[in-house]
Formats: sequence, structure tokens, C-alpha cells
Amino acid sequence: MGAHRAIAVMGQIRLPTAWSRTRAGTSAVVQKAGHILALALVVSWVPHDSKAVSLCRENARQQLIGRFASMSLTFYERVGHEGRRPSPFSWRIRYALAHKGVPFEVRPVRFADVETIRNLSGQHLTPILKHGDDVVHETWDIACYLEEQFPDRPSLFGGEIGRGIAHFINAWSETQLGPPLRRVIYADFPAVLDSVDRAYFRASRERALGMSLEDACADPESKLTAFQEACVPLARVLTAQPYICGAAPAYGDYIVFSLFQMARLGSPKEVIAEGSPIATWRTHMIALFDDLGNRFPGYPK
Ligand SMILES: N[C@@H](CCC(=O)N[C@@H](CS)C(=O)NCC(=O)O)C(=O)O
Repeated sequence: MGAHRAIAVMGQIRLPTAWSRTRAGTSAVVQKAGHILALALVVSWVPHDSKAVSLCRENARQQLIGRFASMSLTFYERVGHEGRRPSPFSWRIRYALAHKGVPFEVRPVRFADVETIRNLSGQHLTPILKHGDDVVHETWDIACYLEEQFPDRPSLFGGEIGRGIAHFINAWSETQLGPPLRRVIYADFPAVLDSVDRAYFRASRERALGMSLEDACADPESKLTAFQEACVPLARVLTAQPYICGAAPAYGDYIVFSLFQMARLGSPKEVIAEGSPIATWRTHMIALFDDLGNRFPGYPK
């Protein structure tokens, strides 16, 4: 075997699978340390003098980073009736995690689990991301955290300027799209929540709205028109380009799409005109990451 071939093969080294199995009496932490040491040896042992060598070092470095970065990532998200996922905030982070391609574990929580959420994060909103000892809440902060922790994975923002623009999209969708959309779908929403959460949802949302969910959604045609007017900038952008972020989707798309997921899964009403640029974009967004948008049940028939 020539030197280059040997180096290329070395670049493909994967740790023996037996090492990654939990053996009786050996803690996962000790095994992880073994993996890291083995990879560190590969990284430091190879010489510096060819392209193949640097590829090999890069491969080993990526494995090393991957092993650190994938340590105990847990996603706490609100789960609804019979496993439904109606929360827009969860959807944007689910897509962000899929975009980064990092493995994670899900802990479903209900509104009623407020103490668990509070004990973990010091506040009551979900989703929450736990990574090792770090606990992050607030979706914008979670997205920024993922971007910082997994810099070698596909970028959610495409750099500092993109991050600034995504921050604007976050604020725009929360203030200009979410409120009129909720006035279209909120009366339908309790049906997708876990039965123990329905009374809490109704009471807390009616308190915030200052009226019943049904009154908030009265005169449905005008509510739908108001939402569609709010969507004009989105329709204009999607007439000119396939995704909000340009040729390919990124976090700006996930933020806005998450509201359309809330509508799609939280109400039987269609909120976008068939065949419109927004409808085409939504179809593409649903299909991303192996049809991620269809992974959970839809509105109960
Ligand atoms: N600004 C927050 C909003 C999160 C949010 O409102 N989460 C809802 C998801 S269903 C929630 O936890 N609500 C709990 C409650 O209303 O008590 C974020 O972006 O993370």
C-alpha cells in the first residue's frame, strides 16, 4: 500500500464499534474519554507534509469535534393531543437542529409540567435546549447557541450580516405575522392540545386577548384577509426567490415556516391561497429533512 493510500485509509478511521458500546462496569464518560484520546492520538501522530495528510487530520478533527458537540443534547418541547406538535417555537428549533444535523433526544412536556420547566430553566416557556450543563431557553438564543456550538455544521445564518437579518425576521414574524394568524386559528387550537392542557391554554390566552378565543376569531373572513395582508412582503420575496434566505433555506425560513406549521397542524382552515408562491415554499419546507414537516399527526378529523 503506497503512502498516500495508507494516509487516505487512515483518514477514514472510525473507532471500533465495540468501543462505543456500553460495557458492564464501564461508564459512558470513561468510554467517551477513550474515544477522544484515540482521536487526539490520530490527530497528533500524522505528519504535516501533504494534502492527503491534512485531509486525514481534518477528518479526525471533525470526529473529535463531533464527539464533543453531540454530547447529551436534549430538546424539551411541548407535546399536544396524541403526540401532536403544534408549537411554532418548537418547530423552528426542530428545523434548526435538523439543519445542523446534530443528534438530540426529545423530552416532551405539557403546560402542566411547568414546575419541571421552571426548575430546569428558571422560567416557564418552552422549548428548552440542554447541552451538557448548559440550559438555553428563548428560541432566538437557542438558534444562536446552536450556531456557536456547532460552527463546523451548516450555518443557520450565513455569517454576522445574515444573523442580524434573521433577528429582524424573528421580530417581524412575532409582531406582524403571529398576532393576525392567531386571530384566524385560535378557536380551533384547543383540540390539538393534550386534554389536561386545554383549560390552562384557554384561560391564559383569553386573559392575554381580553376576550374569548371564539370572539377573537369572530368574522373569520376579515381575520383571514388581515393575515394575508400581513403576508404581502413574504409573498413578494417568494415570487422572486425560492426561500426567504435565497437559494437555500436557513433559520429565517424556519422562523416564518414555524408559524405556518402552527396553522397547518393547529386548525383545519387553509390560510394560504392554493398555488401561490407561499404555498409552493411551504410545500418545499414541509419536505425538507426527509419530510420533517409531516413527522407528527395533523389536525384531528
Ligand atoms: N419568546 C419565546 C416564546 C416561547 C413560547 O411562548 N412558548 C410557548 C410554547 S407553547 C409556551 O411555552 N407557553 C407556555 C405558557 O403560555 O404558559 C421563544 O421564542 O422561545
